[in-house]
Amino acid sequence: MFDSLSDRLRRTLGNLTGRGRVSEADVDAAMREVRLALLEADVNFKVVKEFVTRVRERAVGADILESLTAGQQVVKIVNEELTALLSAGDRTFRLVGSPAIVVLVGLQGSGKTTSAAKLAKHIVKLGRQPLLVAADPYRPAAADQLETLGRSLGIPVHHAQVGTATVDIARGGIEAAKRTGRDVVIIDTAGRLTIDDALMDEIRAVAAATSPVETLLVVDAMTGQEAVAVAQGFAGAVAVTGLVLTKIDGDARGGAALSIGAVTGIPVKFLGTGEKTDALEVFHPDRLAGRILGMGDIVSLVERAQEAFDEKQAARLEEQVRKGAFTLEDMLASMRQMQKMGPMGQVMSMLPGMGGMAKEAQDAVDRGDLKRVEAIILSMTPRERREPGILNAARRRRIASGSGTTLPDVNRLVKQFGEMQKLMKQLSGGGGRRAAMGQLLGRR
Ligand SMILES: Nc1nc2c(ncn2[C@@H]2O[C@H](COP(=O)(O)OP(=O)(O)OP(=O)(O)O)[C@@H](O)[C@H]2O)c(=O)[nH]1
Ligand SMILES: [Mg+2]
Repeated sequence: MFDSLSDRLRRTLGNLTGRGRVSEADVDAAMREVRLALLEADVNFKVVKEFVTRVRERAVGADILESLTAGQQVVKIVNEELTALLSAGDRTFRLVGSPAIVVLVGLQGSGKTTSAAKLAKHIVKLGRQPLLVAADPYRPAAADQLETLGRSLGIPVHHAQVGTATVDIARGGIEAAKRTGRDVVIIDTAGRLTIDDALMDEIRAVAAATSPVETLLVVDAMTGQEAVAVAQGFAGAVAVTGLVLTKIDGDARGGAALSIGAVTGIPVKFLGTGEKTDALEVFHPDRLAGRILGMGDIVSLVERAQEAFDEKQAARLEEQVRKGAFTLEDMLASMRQMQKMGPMGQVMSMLPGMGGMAKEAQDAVDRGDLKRVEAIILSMTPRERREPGILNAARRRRIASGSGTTLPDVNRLVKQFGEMQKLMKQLSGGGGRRAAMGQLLGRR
């Protein structure tokens, strides 16, 4: 979703880091570009104005411009401010109460039902036992949809006869949960095309009858600035505790999704990144900022990898990345795993420095390049895979003919790998990232 914004920001910031000294005029020129990029991506204009002002103040203040790493420091400030912009409110997902009640509200088609199923799956991973409640009395198909999703996940769904009042369905769901020992109740409500009194009354009544600990507003990130108004409308009627931004995988410009938290003060808690039930991400502002700025995100990558990899392999990947000892063998292993993990581009875009290459990588997979990469690596000796430094011209020619590829193919792969390795080394050396990795390693 944030591809073109990301491209523009990275080009602008790349100019800054590419030069030795940075003047105030350079910062101003870069900020003009950043401002345009954000506005063009449909970020709310007030948010843009404040953002650019803050970055400029911090960049030209202090002694940053005097230092030799001024460019990098300015980029760091942009990263921090973008993270701050995305960090509105308290993002804790609270599941207190017995059972804990979670209500999903939002306009029609925003992704409530899909998100209810995704959340249920997420909650199971947290070690809890959710019950889904189909509180849409208007369309029988709505309950069927949730029923089907619940069945595919092995999670029970409570529903009632068509015509039962929403509040009664919700109450019935909670009773059913108590009876059957389910400790979280996720209530999926009906949506309307626009915010109207009837919808708001209904939502208010459900909230009053069920005292939810979480009232999540599901917002379609493709709807643009309108989404901000929708969020304000709902927040005016009920105590919305968080946002679920869906369809982040879409091709809208994404600026509205970036500004909705900053404008409304409501924390973004989850991102919906696809139609399948596993396409839900806990929202981490620093990770999204890093992804947009092309800084990659080793932590997300490792976490996602951990879900699809077996534990041992994940631990090894972590260790290799941490030591800066990522080899061609690791690259092949992770590429194979990535294929298993689904859209390659999504995972690639999380690799440090690979943000811009994500699309290329996806295209490469589509063209069958992965097969070629595989063939090349398999044609290397184990030592060559561990120490690509020894790959002289003769060895490369041997590998090319052995793998049925060409010398330029081999050269390109070796070069790409070198770049990837360099970036991983840099990243694992950075203080903040190291702390993040440490935390991750300590936690598991
Ligand atoms: N690509 C993508 N599609 C999504 C996502 N979330 C939901 N959808 C799709 O959006 C459409 C509407 O989703 P629903 O979950 O039925 O939306 P809803 O809010 O329950 O709709 P109503 O009950 O009619 O108000 C479906 O086709 C979903 O597959 C997402 O994160 N990414
Ligand atoms: Mg629905």
